[in-house]
Amino acid sequence: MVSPAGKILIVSNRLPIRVSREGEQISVKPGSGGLVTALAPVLKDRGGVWLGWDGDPMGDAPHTLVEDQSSSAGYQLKPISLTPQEVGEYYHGFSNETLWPLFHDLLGHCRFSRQNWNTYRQVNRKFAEAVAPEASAGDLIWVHDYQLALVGRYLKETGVQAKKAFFLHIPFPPWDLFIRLPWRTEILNALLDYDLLGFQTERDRRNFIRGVRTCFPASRVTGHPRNQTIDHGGRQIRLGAFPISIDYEAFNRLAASEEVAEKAWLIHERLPDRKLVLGVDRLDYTKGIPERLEAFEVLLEKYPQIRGKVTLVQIAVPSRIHVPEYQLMRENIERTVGRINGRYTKDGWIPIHYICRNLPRPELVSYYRTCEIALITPLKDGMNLVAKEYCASCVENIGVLILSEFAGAAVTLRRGALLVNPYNVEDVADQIFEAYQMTRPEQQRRMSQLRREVQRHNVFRWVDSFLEAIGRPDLRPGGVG
Ligand code: ADQ
Repeated sequence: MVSPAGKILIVSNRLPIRVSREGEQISVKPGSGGLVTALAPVLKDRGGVWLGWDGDPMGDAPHTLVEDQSSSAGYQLKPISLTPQEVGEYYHGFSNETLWPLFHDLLGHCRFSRQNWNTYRQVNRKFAEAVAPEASAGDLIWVHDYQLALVGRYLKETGVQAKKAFFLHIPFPPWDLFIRLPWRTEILNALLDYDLLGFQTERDRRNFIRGVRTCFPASRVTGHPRNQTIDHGGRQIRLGAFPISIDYEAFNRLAASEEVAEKAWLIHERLPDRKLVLGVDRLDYTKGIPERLEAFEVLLEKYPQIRGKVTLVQIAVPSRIHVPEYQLMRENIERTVGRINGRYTKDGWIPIHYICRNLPRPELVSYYRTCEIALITPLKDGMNLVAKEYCASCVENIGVLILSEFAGAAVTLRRGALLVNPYNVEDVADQIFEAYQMTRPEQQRRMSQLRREVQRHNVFRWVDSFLEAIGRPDLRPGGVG
């Protein structure tokens, strides 16, 4: 590995922990998820620090409680406290009501507020000031995601010598959308203060370059399309596409376990003689849940012979629950499920099973393993890990993945999946019907292709390729096959 020899500092909006309160009692538990799993071994090995908000909405969880987790994690956790006002304006406000919808091409959901923008800048500065004393020359500071776009700029102002890299987990929008952002120049300029910028796909990287070319005509973009450098203000910034992935072996192993096999069998035992179509999402308007429900209704209308023979299992984990727009969306989804079920339910068959809670991993994987069809139709998604988790869990090599062409995952999974435009509900219905009829050999052919792809390009390879890129003069991301 050619990456820098020093330690690694990971900076993300949230630390990989969960702070919970019960009355006066505050407790801290380690978090889970692909990013922590992939980064933990590198952080332990190289020495590392993870900095981020502790996630405590009251902003007064004792830091010692969080730091105590460091010894069990094997690397240091440094919490950054945010006041309720900062959480409201930087996180719920600018990050989630401005950048999130804009970067997902959903301009209609955007709210532009100068107050929120100012707090976003202030909090990004606060993060940089917490990081600076921890970093030495030779270290790598790896900042994650859209909440922290300006951290590189403020780190530069503090005179930090370490290399600075940034990875964007969500898409980068086309220029004609990004141009609407009143603070577009400041954000682009700040991103160009990093040494390496990582995107999920080539398309995101192209969108970014188009923005830089338009905003800063004096900047020069050099190199091969897959290996580009921007010369800006006397500095060189390298760009790469690094499609994030999952811990394939962990999902594969869990899906093959007896515990999951038993749970999977029970799911089908309770819903006998039918094929199960699965949707799994965070409850977010970018995930296209209402459109998916509509497509399922069209399926039942257009192909009456399928009634009683398929059930949609929609699992949604509530998110951003204090935001009125998300509450409304949830109510709307629940109403639609009720309406479709009211219209089509008959003896022994309910068309849609709706589960709205966070499921423990073995339970979620049981659904992945047992459902014959996965219907993953975000309107836009940086990557979409659910699609990859489904493939890794299909241990019997059967199952059909229907995937939105607007998910980053479609770039690498396009050959094995059935791709759809999530807005075209009639086509989605037709594809569900095609998946329903697909022969076993065809399913096996496609699923083994998908599983090989996810196995090869797993999250450990993603971390390696990113770290290699920061130390490599000829940037050629290893993530894309
Ligand atoms: P997300 O928008 O959160 O991530 P996604 O990549 O699909 O989207 O990850 C969702 C995660 O939540 C998955 O690991 C899934 O297992 C889990 N999950 C979903 N529903 C669940 C439930 N009911 N119970 C338990 N777990 C559940 C952002 C970007 C994505 C990008 C990732 C990683 O928006 O585009 O893929 O970061 O970069």
